[in-house]
Amino acid sequence: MPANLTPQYKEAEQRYRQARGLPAKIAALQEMMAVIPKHKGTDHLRADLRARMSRHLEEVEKPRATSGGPQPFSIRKEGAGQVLIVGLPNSGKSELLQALTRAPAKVGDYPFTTQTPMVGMLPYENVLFQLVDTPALNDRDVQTRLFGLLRNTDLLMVTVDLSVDPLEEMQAIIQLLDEWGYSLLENDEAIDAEGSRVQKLALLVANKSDEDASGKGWEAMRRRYGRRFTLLRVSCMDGSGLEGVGAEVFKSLNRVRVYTKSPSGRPDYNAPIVMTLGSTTADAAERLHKEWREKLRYALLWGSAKFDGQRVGRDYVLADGDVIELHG
Ligand SMILES: Nc1nc2c(ncn2[C@@H]2O[C@H](COP(=O)(O)OP(=O)(O)O)[C@@H](O)[C@H]2O)c(=O)[nH]1
Ligand SMILES: [Mg+2]
Repeated sequence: MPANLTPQYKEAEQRYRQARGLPAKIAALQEMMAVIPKHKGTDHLRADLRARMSRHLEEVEKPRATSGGPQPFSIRKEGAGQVLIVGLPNSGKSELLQALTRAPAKVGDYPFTTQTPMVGMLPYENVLFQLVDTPALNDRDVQTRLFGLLRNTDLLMVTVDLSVDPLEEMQAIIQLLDEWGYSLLENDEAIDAEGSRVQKLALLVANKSDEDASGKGWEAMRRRYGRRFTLLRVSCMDGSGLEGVGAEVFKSLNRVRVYTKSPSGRPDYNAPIVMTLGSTTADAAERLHKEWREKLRYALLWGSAKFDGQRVGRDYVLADGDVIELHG
């Protein structure tokens, strides 16, 4: 063990070792992560702590056979992708859920109104995304479970308030995520498969553009984060910018929509198969029916094909809007 660990760290570690039950373990581990000196000499140890945290968080959200009743922080994914609205208190997370989905979320002008996640569906063209309003990231009462929820979600909609100090808010959010082992995946940043850190796709939503004082904050956000992330300027109050959110969510999630047709029929454009970019005809076949994955020999393709009705193999990578006719 590196000799330069502080007494504060060692105390937390002691508590970690003696902790009974997951919440106590996570609380102690969280403290260890917060107070550990951050330099080269502790790199390995910090990576180890993050890996441990990841394992504990996985445990937290695992449905337990013994537990009765609903688990508000364990949300079954629905639709074409799950998007968590995250941020500090008062940035307009709940208002955003409401404005984008008409789901009834609690909105208040005092902090920590939302204690449990609320769900709504965000429509975009012929798909729906599941949008989840969450408690503030710094709400200690629910932090453990909240960060557990982050783990398996598809996209973070990071919300900041333009009318106060959005840069400071972003910094606080990034730091909180960091303490819990998460980082936001920047544009063109590669996924680090070896790393113990959980990298998350993110969309930055700068809210309250209707406020007089928001101009300065927007300029600052644009300069600092405009290149690194997709950054949207919106107002839940007057609705500006909201119409573009669905398209940006779709883009950020790297999804493709594929339609199937029978030899004599037409594709149903209201019923896309939604898959991640890179999915193949065999993946699409499986989504149609489990047995089809094995059965598929080739497909005829309209869309990204060189010509209409081109014959493609099982490993052909599909593009958004492709129509396929499966042949076994
Ligand atoms: N001016 C303005 N106020 C907003 C906007 N969005 C939310 N608010 C207000 O900000 C406060 C906090 O909103 P809320 O959605 O509860 O924030 P949360 O804590 O992040 O969920 C409420 O008083 C909202 O009415 C907006 O776009 N413009
Ligand atoms: Mg709220």
